[in-house]
Amino acid sequence: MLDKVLIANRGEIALRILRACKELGIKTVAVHSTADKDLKHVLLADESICIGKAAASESYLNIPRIIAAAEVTNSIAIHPGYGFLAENAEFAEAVEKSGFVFVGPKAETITLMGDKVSAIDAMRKAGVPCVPGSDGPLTDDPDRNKAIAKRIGYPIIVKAAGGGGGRGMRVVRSEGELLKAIETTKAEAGAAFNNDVVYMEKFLENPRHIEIQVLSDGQGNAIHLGERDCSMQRRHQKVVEEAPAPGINSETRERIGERCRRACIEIGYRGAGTFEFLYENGEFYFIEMNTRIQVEHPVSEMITGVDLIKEQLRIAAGQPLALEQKDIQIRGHAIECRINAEDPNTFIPSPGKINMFHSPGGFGVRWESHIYAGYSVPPNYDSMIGKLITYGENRDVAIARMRHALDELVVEGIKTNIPLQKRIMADENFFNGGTNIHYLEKKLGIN
Ligand code: MV4
Repeated sequence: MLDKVLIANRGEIALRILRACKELGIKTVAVHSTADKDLKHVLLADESICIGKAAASESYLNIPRIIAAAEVTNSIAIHPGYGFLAENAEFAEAVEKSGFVFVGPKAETITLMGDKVSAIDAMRKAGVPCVPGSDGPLTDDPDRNKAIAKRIGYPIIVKAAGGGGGRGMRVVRSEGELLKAIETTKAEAGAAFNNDVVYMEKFLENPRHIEIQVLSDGQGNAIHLGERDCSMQRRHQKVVEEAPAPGINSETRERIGERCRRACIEIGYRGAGTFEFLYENGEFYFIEMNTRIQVEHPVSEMITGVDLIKEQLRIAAGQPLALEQKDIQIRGHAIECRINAEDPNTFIPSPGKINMFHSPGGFGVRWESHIYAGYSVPPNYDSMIGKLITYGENRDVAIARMRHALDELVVEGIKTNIPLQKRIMADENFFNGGTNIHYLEKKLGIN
């Protein structure tokens, strides 16, 4: 096993990684900004180092500082968590060139998946179903672009190869708007991502966002851990996630999961990963691959019993995957509510001191958070302060437990989205299951 791991992140995921390391007998190094000296995982880590000022650009995004911290602590590996440098190929490369293990895929895989055109190309070739589209970059030939759109059929969507996660895209509903839309998206993409390559897909009007979790050892072994439904979102920020996805039967799951599993082997994928799909009219369409552990990984853990962070660490240590596909059984149902320090109506962040805190608990309740009474939520980072996950033998039980757990959870001194989560858990359409990506924004009255 790895002797010592540096955790290059903060908040709940840093604590989650620390706990997995402790279980595996791995020593831990916490790196933190000046604003984060009182974080729970910093206090629990074997060693901690301040790497810079509160601004992420000076600390959690500062590659030389993080590498230097790994050097002075004799760390063996660096776990990037999610966000920050987790999908930065330059960072992964710097980590490995400096002689450390990057807990994640090879830098070249991050580069492959970071460019959405090459990601889709690789996945199509590996047998993963994709959205009908341009199958490559658009050129500046207007007649060719019109012909592609005509073949796909309107509406279409123009997307930036360097985008993803909802950035750099534009829907086009008729040929009259096409050329200007391509031009504008290209210009915006060039400015935002320093890459003006754009591509085209059929625009799916009312899909669900369903993603497949995989683990692959880069040594020819891979498994999938079923799917998650992440359709309950606002402005590309997920609010509630669940596993399994309502209405997906085991044959469908095995069919799409097997495609992802085989694609991992085909491309030599290493680590935990997620295949993102749009799901509409019973069909899956690949859109992007995430090469990191995701915020919502606990719902997959709850229904499979697999500790995904421990598996990431084992894979990083060079161990072949001990789990085979036949070992993975989907059992019960799990729901995650993201708890944010924000106004539940305006969504404006609400940092500040938590002067009272009561954690939820009980059978089937999991609270993943670094917060405590007296902790101050800094204004410099993402507003997510915790994740409440409930598990039950079926979806109704998981929802019932979530309702009670939300009632038990008390966070005072700052505003939180707990009232919004209670509204969602009381929503009849959510209860029935299978709402699409537009549902929450519509319920909220378009933002
Ligand atoms: C789409 C789409 C409809 N059709 N692609 C937004 C985030 C990025 N990951 C891809 N996105 C979308 N791509 C086609 N061909 C609709 C979206 C989309 C979306 C996707 C997932 C979750 C939330 C979303 C919200 C708005 C639009």
